[in-house]
Amino acid sequence: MFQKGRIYTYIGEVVVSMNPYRQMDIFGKETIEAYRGRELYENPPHLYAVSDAAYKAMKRRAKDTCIVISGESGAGKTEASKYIMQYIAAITNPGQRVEVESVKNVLLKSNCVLEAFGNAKTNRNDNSSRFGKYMDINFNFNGDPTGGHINNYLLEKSRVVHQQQGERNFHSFYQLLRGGSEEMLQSLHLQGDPALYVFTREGAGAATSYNDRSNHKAVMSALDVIGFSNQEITSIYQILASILLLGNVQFEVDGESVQVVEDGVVNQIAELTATDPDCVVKSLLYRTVATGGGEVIEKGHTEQDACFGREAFAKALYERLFGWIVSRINSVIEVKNYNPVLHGKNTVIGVLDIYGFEIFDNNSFEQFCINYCNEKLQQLFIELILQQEQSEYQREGITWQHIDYFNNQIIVDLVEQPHKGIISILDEACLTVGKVTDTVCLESMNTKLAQHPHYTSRKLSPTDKTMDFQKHFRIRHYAGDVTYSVEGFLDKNKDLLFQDFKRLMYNSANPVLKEMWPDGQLGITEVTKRPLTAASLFKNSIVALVDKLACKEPYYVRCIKPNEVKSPVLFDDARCQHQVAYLGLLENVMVRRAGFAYRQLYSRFLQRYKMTCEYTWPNHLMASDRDAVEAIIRQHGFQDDVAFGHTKLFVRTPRSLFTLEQERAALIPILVLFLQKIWRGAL
Ligand code: AD9
Ligand code: MG
Repeated sequence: MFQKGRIYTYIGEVVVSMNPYRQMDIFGKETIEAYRGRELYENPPHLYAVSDAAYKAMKRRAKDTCIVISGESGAGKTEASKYIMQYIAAITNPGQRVEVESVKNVLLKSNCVLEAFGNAKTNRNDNSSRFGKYMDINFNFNGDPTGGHINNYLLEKSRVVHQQQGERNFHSFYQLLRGGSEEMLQSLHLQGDPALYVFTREGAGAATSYNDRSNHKAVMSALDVIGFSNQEITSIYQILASILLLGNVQFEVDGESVQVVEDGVVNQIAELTATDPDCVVKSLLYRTVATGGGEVIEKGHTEQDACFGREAFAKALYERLFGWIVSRINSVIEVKNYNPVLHGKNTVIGVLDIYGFEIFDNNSFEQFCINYCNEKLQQLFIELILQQEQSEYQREGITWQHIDYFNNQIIVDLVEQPHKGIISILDEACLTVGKVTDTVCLESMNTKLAQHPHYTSRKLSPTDKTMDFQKHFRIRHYAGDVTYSVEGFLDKNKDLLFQDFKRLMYNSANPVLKEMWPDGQLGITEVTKRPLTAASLFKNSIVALVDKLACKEPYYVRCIKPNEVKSPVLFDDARCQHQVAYLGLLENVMVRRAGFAYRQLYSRFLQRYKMTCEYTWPNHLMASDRDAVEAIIRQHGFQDDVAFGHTKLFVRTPRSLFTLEQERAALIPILVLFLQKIWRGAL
């Protein structure tokens, strides 16, 4: 199937998608037309069909829906999300209304910008999402998009200052260096070679299918279309340049104190950030602290502190830039002047494209967060697709062979349970006064989690030489075992940035930059001492995301990666089987096979189909709606295809329903004629 180019199939309404690693001619205008408004089973399986199903449910039944795309890194989630967006854009606004076209345009163009700033080449994927994205698209009662909102989740900002071997920094840096004009680079004090900058050096030679130069052009034009002003665009690139230059700032120890090696770079950073060069130097070398007596003093950094501060500053600059870009896009696409009385119910389709489960040679705090997020989404899938389905059969008293599946709640608990979970243990270590090291924190986890079946470490399994006593712990995730290195966990979780940098940026003469740092106006004594940690903030945002998804009607796309080498012809059986297993697809098939495709309350079923049966039209005289529905089913001979629950009828195959629908459709004109005649007194 893969070789033949059939990359989609269904399990019920779940689309299973195989990354083809080559351009397929199954996308575009003609195919979109073929799928438009059709039922799921009328055409070969396709992303377009599920997009249409989500759209129809939203439009016809005024339901908020969401499309959740999951699968491991490189499986094709981001590409799928773009096809879904294109489909929705293509089938809406037949009247070509200008304001709707403009919303659609911004929604589509935002992808290009967000990918430039939020994606990077990793060893798993040349265009790997390093942030999570959930996009709500709002629709009016006509079913046309009126706006949207993007939520972004934990950008992997550590990539700004460090990349693993063979990986790159975010695309945006290479785009600027390779695609920026001579004049632009000069004004930013840059030279067009990524090898010259510490932060882009590692990725400078990395081979990638990603074209930096042409993408730079596309991003510039997208920024313009979205509505970023010239000053804003210039500011974005000034910030990128400042980050690159910051990476090249070096420190030296001069007697008792630490100095910046070369003033020139600092002056350039000051110019680009519209700040005073002396203040830049000062915030790189000192920090302001409040003493116990309320006195404010300046404390000189050690060389190590200075390096730490500089890196934290570079990461924060990038993170805030990214956050600001997202909020700027949101301000353009937010639904304006919406009046529910005039415009009817505002409905939403959400599209979730998040970083996939990943395992590298070295897995750190970021992989821990990403993989936890994937556990949460798997849990939601289980709840919505497997658990709910089975419990409904039970509730309705339908005879049912229970299907066992692995419930990953136990791993979710291992990470997030209050007091006992890994995040709590990390937070506790971060809040402890005094020097708690990563290794001490690891020991605490080893003690508290010793009994947990999904946690292990060298101490708990001493014979396992693949782990280090001081460094490693391993989680048995639903998608596989991942060994994490605790090095840097506490710093990344604390996510400390000296207030001096915040104040420096807040005092910038550039209003765009100033806007990104509102917390810089706080005095040193007003700063909250214990802000939430990075892991807790992430956990809260993911819990909120899951809540948001859970209240919508979900449609699922489960992406599978055919091989590890990005080949369009290689189908790695073992890898695919592994993914099918952990995604719970077999259990999904079993539940669907044994289950019923369609269910409806007796009263509603009767309402819709009573005209197709002589015993129920126009009203039935039976003891209950259930009996009346049974009469309809028997008259059509569908009794083997259905089950009668306490309150609902369950139908196994869509065929029976199609027949009923067709009969109903054929009867309606006759009925209308009949009623007209009665009306005119002809009968
Ligand atoms: V990650 O979790 O963000 O690291 P994704 O998003 O799952 O990952 P992505 O969509 O970026 O993977 O796909 C990886 C690469 O596979 C793309 O850059 C394409 O080269 C390739 N791909 C994926 N889907 C398709 C497709 N439908 N047609 C052609 C595809 N190529
Ligand atoms: Mg992606």
